[in-house]
Amino acid sequence: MEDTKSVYSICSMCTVRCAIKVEVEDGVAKWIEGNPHVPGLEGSLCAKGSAGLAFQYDTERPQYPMIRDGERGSGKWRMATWDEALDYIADKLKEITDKHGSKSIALVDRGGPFTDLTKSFMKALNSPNYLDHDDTCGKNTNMACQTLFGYGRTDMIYDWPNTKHIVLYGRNVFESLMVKEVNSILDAMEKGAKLTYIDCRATVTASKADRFLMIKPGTDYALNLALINVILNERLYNVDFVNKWVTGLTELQSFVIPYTPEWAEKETGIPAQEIINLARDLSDAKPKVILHGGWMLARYFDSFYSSRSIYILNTLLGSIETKGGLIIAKGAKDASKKPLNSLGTNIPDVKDKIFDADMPGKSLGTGHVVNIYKVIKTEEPYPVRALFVYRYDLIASLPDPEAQKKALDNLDLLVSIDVNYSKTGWYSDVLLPESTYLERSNIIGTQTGPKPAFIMRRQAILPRYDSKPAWEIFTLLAQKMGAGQYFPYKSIEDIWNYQLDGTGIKIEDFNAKGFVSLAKEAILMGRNDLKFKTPSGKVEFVSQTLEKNKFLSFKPYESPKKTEKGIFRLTFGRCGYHTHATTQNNLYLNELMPENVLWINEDEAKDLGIKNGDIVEVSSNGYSGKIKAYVTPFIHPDAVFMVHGFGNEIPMKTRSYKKGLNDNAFQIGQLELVDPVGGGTAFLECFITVKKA
Ligand SMILES: Nc1nc2c(c(=O)[nH]1)N[C@H]1C(S)=C(S)[C@@H](COP(=O)(O)OP(=O)(O)OC[C@H]3O[C@@H](n4cnc5c(=O)[nH]c(N)nc54)[C@H](O)[C@@H]3O)O[C@H]1N2
Ligand SMILES: Nc1nc2c(c(=O)[nH]1)N[C@H]1C(S)=C(S)[C@@H](COP(=O)(O)OP(=O)(O)OC[C@H]3O[C@@H](n4cnc5c(=O)[nH]c(N)nc54)[C@H](O)[C@@H]3O)O[C@H]1N2
Ligand code: SF4
Ligand SMILES: [Mo]
Repeated sequence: MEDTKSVYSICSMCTVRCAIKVEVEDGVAKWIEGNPHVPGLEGSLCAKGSAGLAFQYDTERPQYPMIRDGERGSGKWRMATWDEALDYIADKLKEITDKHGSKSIALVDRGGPFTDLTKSFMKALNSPNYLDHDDTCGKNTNMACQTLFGYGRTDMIYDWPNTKHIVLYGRNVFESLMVKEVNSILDAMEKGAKLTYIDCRATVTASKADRFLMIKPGTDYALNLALINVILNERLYNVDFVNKWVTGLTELQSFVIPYTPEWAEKETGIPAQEIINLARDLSDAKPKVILHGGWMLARYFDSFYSSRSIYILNTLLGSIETKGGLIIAKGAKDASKKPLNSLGTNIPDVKDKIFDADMPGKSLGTGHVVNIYKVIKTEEPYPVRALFVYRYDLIASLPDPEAQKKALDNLDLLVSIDVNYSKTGWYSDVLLPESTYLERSNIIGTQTGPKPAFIMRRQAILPRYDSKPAWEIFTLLAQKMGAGQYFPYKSIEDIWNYQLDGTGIKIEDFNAKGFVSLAKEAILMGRNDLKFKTPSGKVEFVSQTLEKNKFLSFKPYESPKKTEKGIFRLTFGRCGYHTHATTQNNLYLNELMPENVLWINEDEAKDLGIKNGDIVEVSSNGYSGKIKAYVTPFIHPDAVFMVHGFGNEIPMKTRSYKKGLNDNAFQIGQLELVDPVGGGTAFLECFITVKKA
């Protein structure tokens, strides 16, 4: 008789973490679909999520622990047992910490709702150096949001279903996708919501928008200053909300006087009348408007301020903590429930400071992943000699791979824990294979939002190879490091029971839907008793945090660097079929998009004698590569574009080996190039020469 079961779990083909249902027959995963109990998801999955089965049954992924047996990156490995590999790590760590103390260990993590495990692990090792990936993602947006509201970017939840007007700045929602968001936006549009899309390239999202504004790259700040100018001059803002909740309106008013729509037209290429029309349309729809904080504006030098201007616009339109706008995320406590117990509760606090706490010339916040390279190189303020990289591919996701490798060479120990052969894994001393998301359970996470919930990734099938789940890897490591008393767990159920203790919720409560909702209805603060976590408790246009750190609250606009004939700004982004540099070798996804191409404006291409489909040579700072040109009118003449994540150099991944180009490789000298205030990586300050090959 066939043995079949359905398991509710969480996708991990990208970090959006859609809830899924997995159908299993005789221990084999046969089908994956979106969790039918999640509104806005109801069965749907993206191409990458569906390709989870191809990933699961692929042989071209790590199958056992591997210890380096040649130069770093040489690809020479020896197969190890778990005991051997973990002993190797523990012995090295002991040597390192005997010499340099426990703070010489750092761990970089992708982030997300399950990080209590890795954070507690670092606490158990008595090191303050836990970092996440956000510098390369939305750090500037996050910091901008913090200085205005006291909440971070992921605390501002977009209430798509109830909105009337959506504005997206290079937020390519229909390709760089989150399944639930796509469905909710499409539903809102069917109900009449308008979509304004701003990009230097016509994407799939542009094709679905009511209004598409092609913008000169790097000039969104100018557009926003002009929008603010019109909204204030014409008194289009939400007067009640602003009067009650904002500090610094007068200062903003005088700051934007010179930034008229006519001025912005010259900077952005967007006609002044379009800017005025947009301001008026937004005012008509207020407060049910969403101007998405985005990511792509967060990758220039002045991104902190352009991101900040987006949140200022939302505030002026009154769209904060209201239906159809940006709702502040709520957790268990807001739903009058006891939060999950942290695995770190009983571990003593770490006394040492994180390495970039007092770094000279530092941007806002600490734990910036780019600073790890500075510390490894300079050993200031103290040496960091061992690095764990968990669920993160540093070398593929920060600029200038060669500069990174050079810095990493100063480490005594580099360990990657991954489900694929990542670039960082390939350069590591030890590569530990985690069981895939279908083969393992994770600790329980809290999904904050208007309706908070506890979420569970649950094992659907047995591991195919000699891998282990993260909870077990970190538990064993803690035990080998003499910190076993803080990780006494023998099974994931032990951990779940500990996390849930006192919450009134049991493991079985996850059986019905895969998650446990903590609130029936969206939790909204009353319009008159909003709580902002800024020093003043208000939305701080003039920010006390910024002023205290000697940064401006309003930064005068500066034009982006000019390009010359044949030299273009290298822009990049995602496509619907791939996750960063992770999925290019997936059997199905590789078939859908085996390599990337270079988008180039048709007039520019003509001047350079380049025709559609020609092979072109692109170069920057001595690095060059060949790629197929995609000649189109739908990209701004200053920019060229390629999908991120190609150019795999790991021979074990045969399908994607040496296919397409890697955008990061052109960002030479940019490793430490960051927005001075937000600290996010300025990837987009990259210029390349294009000529016919
Ligand atoms: N040039 C350039 N650089 C970029 C970007 C760009 O577009 N262009 N994008 C930036 C952005 S927005 C981001 S968020 C970062 C993303 O950069 P990363 O976080 O490095 O990318 P991911 O694809 O999310 O995967 C990270 C690693 O996690 C591994 N992984 C996946 N699932 C699991 C799992 O279940 N367990 C374990 N242990 N490992 C797993 C993958 O195999 C991969 O090696 O890159 C940034 N860097
Ligand atoms: N399929 C898929 N979906 C994903 C991911 C994935 O890897 N694959 N990753 C997830 C992650 S980690 C993230 S951070 C998000 C990213 O989501 P997005 O930021 O929406 O995605 P990107 O594709 O990186 O970039 C979007 C656009 O920014 C444009 N752009 C470049 N410069 C400018 C500019 O100066 N102004 C404006 N207005 N636009 C500009 C580019 O032309 C590009 O079309 O996607 C998430 N969703
Ligand atoms: S967006 Fe696609 S790949 Fe990412 S979690 Fe959702 S289904 Fe999986
Ligand atoms: Mo990201």
